[in-house]
Parts: sequence; structure tokens; C-alpha cells
Amino acid sequence: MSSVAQASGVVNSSDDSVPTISISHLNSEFFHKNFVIPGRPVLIDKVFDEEWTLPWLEDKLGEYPVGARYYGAERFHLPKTQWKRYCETRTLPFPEFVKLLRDGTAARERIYVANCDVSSTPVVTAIQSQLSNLETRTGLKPNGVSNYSMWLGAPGHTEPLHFDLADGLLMNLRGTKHITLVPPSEAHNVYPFGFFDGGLSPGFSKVYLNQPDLKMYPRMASALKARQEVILGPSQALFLPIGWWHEVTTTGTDYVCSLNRFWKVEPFRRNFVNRYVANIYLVTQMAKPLAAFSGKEQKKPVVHKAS
Ligand SMILES: O=C(O)CCC(=O)C(=O)O
Repeated sequence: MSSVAQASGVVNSSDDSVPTISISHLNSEFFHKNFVIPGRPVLIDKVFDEEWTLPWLEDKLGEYPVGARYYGAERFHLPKTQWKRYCETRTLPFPEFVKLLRDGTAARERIYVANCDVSSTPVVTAIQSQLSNLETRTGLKPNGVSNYSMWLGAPGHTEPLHFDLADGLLMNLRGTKHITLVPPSEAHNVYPFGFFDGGLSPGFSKVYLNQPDLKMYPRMASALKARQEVILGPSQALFLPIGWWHEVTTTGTDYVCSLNRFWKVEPFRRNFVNRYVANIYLVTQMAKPLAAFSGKEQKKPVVHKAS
């Protein structure tokens, strides 16, 4: 039995599945040893007391401007190598997005509020004690650039296979998400975009996970074999270590809402977990002095950036 399995509160812990652990059984030492240092995903249960509702969000956010990704109905029928860019992004007052959600336009046109910083809004204030508890019990440290960001949309939307350049926590406050994870060791087999391929940025895979063209991308068979499936339910949080590939699909019949935040990567060597992560890390570091020199300092890490 692994040390994770020995901890009380662990629901499943076989070596090829993501363990689930109740937040009340977590402490920072245990979390650091079993998940942070090895860079291993874990599902944390019973993090939040309540599910968010749309009227509650409307009340708390008022006219707050939200950044939405406009993918369009056709994009997911094209090979990803033919995408000219990841998606269009637009900022709109929250009530306008809610209208698109309620009248079905968001589902039809694949419009999704993504990576929208809500740290300074009452939605975060309302659950601050639960967020602080999560921070204390995981011992995760802020990375100094990332804040709490909101993801909100209709069921049936997919954020395609990619990895992030920091440890992340995806915290679910409404509905359910189906998440497929592929370990960093399989990076070569998911056919990442290169720096000069155009279209999508290097943290994205060229392959559709649900309909992989194994003739064109034969190594994907190995990645599929190594994949792990996670259902992220309400009040749960998924720890997503740097370099883990993930594809996230909203499920169910109602809208789905989460927050995420990125954290300091410890130990530092995990920034080099494979050559794809290391290359982007190094390019990002090199870009910093240039950005400072040109007066355009980077405010956020390069994580899941829509171009
Ligand atoms: O929740 C989503 O739809 C995507 C979230 C994500 O990709 C992330 O947290 O890195």
C-alpha cells in the first residue's frame, strides 16, 4: 500500500488513478510530500460549502467586465493545425454574457468565460475563508503573478489538450467537468505545437483527444494508454502540477463554473520536468528583461494563453 493510501480520507489510490482526499484530512506536510514534490495530481473533496447559482453570481458581479473566448461553432471541426489562432477574445459586461448563456448562444457558438480575474470581486470575498483553508491545508504558495480566475460556460464545451507552466488548482463551484490527464512523460506522444508552427502556442497538442487520427499521429496511442480520467464535481478542487496535459469538458445539463489559480512551482527543478516545459520556461524567462526594457512588463505567467 502506498503512503497516500495509508492516509485516512483517501478514497481511491491505485497507481494509475488520481487519488481523492477530503480536505479535512489534508495538511501541508502530507500534501507537499505526496503531491507537490512528485508533481502528482490529486482531487480534493469537500472544499466548498455551497454551489454557486447564476442569480447569485449576477448579484455579486453586477456589471463586472468578463473576458470571454469566442471559439465559434465550426472551429472544432477543423484540424487544429488549420486553426489560425486559438480563439477570439472579447470583454463584455457580465449581464451580457449571462444573456448569451441563458438564450443558448454561448452553447451554440462555443462562447466561454475563461481565465477571468475575479480576485477583487465579492465572489472571492464570499468564499475567502474556504480559499484560505485550501491554501493552508495544501501549503501551496502564491507565485506572485496569478490570482483567482473564473471559468464559466454551458455544458458540452471543451478546452483542448494543453499544459500549464505552473502548478494549478482548478476549483469547481457549480456543475461537473470531465478532465483527461496525460502525464508529462508522454509529452512527445501528444504532438505539441512547435514555437514556429503558427496557430496554437507550444503548450497545446495537435491531436483531438476524442477522435485522434492515429495514422497521422501514431504515437498518440501511447499517450492514450497513459491517460487518467477525472470527474471534477461541485465543491472539489483538482491539483494540476506543471507539465501535466489536460483537456477539460463541461458536462451535465446546467452551466458550469470554476475558479482556478496558479502557484509557485516547488521544487524548482519541476520547471524542467520535460524539454517542452523547460523550453517554454526558458523562453519566458528570457522574455522578461526584454519586456522590462520595452516597458511592457509581463503581468501573468504564460499559462493557457489564448492568442
Ligand atoms: O476549466 C476549464 O475549462 C479549463 C481550466 C484549465 O485549463 C486550467 O485550469 O488550466
